[in-house]
Amino acid sequence: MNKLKQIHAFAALILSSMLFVQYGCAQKQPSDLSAESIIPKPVSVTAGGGYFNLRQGTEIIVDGSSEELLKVGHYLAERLRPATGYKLEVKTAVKEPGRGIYLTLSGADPASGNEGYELTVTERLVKLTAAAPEGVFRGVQTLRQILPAAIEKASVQEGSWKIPTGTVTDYPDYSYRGAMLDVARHFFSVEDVKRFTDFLAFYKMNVLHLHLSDDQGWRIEIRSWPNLTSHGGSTQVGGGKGGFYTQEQYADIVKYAGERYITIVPEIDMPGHTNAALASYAELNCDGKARELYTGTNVGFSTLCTGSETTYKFIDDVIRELAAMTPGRYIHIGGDESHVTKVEDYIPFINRVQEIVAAHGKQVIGWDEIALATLKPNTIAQCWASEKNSNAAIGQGAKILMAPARKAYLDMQYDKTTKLGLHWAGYIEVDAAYNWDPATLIPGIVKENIIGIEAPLWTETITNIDEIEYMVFPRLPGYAEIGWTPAASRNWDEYKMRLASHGERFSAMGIDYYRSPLVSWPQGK
Ligand code: TNX
Repeated sequence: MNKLKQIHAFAALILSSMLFVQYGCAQKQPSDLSAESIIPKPVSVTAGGGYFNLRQGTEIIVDGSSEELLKVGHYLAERLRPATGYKLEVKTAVKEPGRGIYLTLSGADPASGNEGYELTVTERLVKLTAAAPEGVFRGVQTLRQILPAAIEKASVQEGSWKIPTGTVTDYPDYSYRGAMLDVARHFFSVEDVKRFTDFLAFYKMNVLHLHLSDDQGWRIEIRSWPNLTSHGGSTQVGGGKGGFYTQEQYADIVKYAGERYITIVPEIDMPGHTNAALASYAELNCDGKARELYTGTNVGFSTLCTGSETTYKFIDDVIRELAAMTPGRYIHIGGDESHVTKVEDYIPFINRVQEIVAAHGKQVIGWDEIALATLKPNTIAQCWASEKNSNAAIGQGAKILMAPARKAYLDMQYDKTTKLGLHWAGYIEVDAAYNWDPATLIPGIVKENIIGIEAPLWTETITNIDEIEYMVFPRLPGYAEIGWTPAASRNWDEYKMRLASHGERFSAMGIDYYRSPLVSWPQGK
C-alpha cells in the first residue's frame, strides 16, 4: 500500500467506526436499570440490559377481581396518558398476560409488608407484584421514575417511552413517613393541598399532617361550634381573608389522600395556639371575654381555660366531629409552646384530652412538650425541639415521631440569602436536610423508639403554592429517602446525583424549586 492508499484506508476506518457508533446509538442505547435515579433509593435493583417499550397499544392489566387494585391501575393510566397521548386501556385478567403492564397481588414476598413491592421489567412485560394494593401503588411511583422525565408533563410529548429491564425489590425502613402543612397561618385551597399530597405520593410518603388551627385561624368546619370558622377562620397572618374547609371539602381531601395511600393526621393545637377559638367564643376564655382576631406571628400568648368544664365540652365536640372525619388512627393535639398555661394546669389538661381522644377511638400525637404529662401507652410524642422532653416520653414507654427543627423543618431557610422562611433553628441546606440519621441524632433516642419521620412546613412567611414548592423542593425527596431507605444505604455524594436528575422531573411537573449550588442541576429550564 502506498502512502495515499494508507491514508484513505485509515480515513475510511475512522469514518466507518464513527458511523457505527452513531448508527449503533440510534439502534440501541445502553440500558441500565441500576443507573436510574430512583428516590427514595430502593432496597435492591438488578439491571437486565434491555428495554420495554411503552406504546400506543400497551394495556394495563390488573389481576383478579380486586376493585382496589383496579383503582391503582386507573391511577397509573392517568399518570401516563397526558404525556404519551396513548389510550392505555385498563383491563382485568385471570392470569398473567404475555405482554403489557401487569399489576398483581399474587406471589409477593409477605416479608415486604403492605408497602413493599417487586417490579420486574422484561422486554414484553412490566410486572408489579405486592402483598397489598398499597405496595403496588408505591411501585407505580418507581415505574414513573424510570420513565423519561417528560412523562410528568401535562401535554403530549414527542418521545419514545422506554423502560429499562431488570428487577426492583423494595420496602420501607420506617412505617411513618410524612410532611406537615400549616394551613392556619396562611390558608391554602383544597386544590393546593391536593398538589402537596401528590408530591408526597411521588416520593412514597404516607402521612399528611394538617395543622388545622392556630392563633391566626381555625380551618376546619365544626358544626356544633360554627363561629370557629365563620369568625375564627376569617383571617390569616398579614390580615388576608383566610378561609376554611367545609366538612365536605375536608372529606374530599381525605379521599384524595386515601387514594394515594396517604393518611391525613389532623391537628387541633391546644391549650396554646388557640387565639382563633378564643376570639370565636367568649366562654372559652377564663375571663369570659372574647379575644380579638390575631394576624401577627408571635407564639405562646394564648391558652384555653383549663379549669373550665366548658373547655372540655368544646374539646369533646371538636374531637368527636374530627374523629368522624378521620379514617386514620391518629389525632394530633398540638400541646406546644403553651407559655401562658401554668405547668400544673397543662399536665391535667393533656391527661384529660388524651382520654377524650381515646373515647373517640383515636390515638394521640402531640409535640414533645406533652411528655410533661402522663402519656398513655399508645401516645406518640413528636420530637421537634426538646431532647429532654423526647427522652421523658421514651421513659414513659411512648414512641417518637422524629421532626427535629434544625434538620427537618421545611420553613427553615436554605441559607442567609433565602427570602422566604425563618431561621430560628438554623439554615438547612439540601445536604444538611438529607445527611442525618433519625436513630442516632439525639442521645437516648434509638431506632426501636421511632415510628418514623416528618418534615413540617410552617407558613408564617409562605402565602401561595409557588412559595410552598420553593421551600419543599428539593428537600422533600431527601426526607422521603430518610424514612424509606436504611441509613447504611444512604450517602449524600451519591444521593445528590440522583437528586440532580430529578430537577428535570420537577420542571416537568411545573415545580418552582430552589436550585441549590450543592447540586449539579440539569442546564436550561
Ligand atoms: C415553632 S414547631 C412552632 C410553630 C411555629 C414554628 C415556626 C412548633 C411545635 N411550634 O408554632 O410556626 O416554630 O418555625
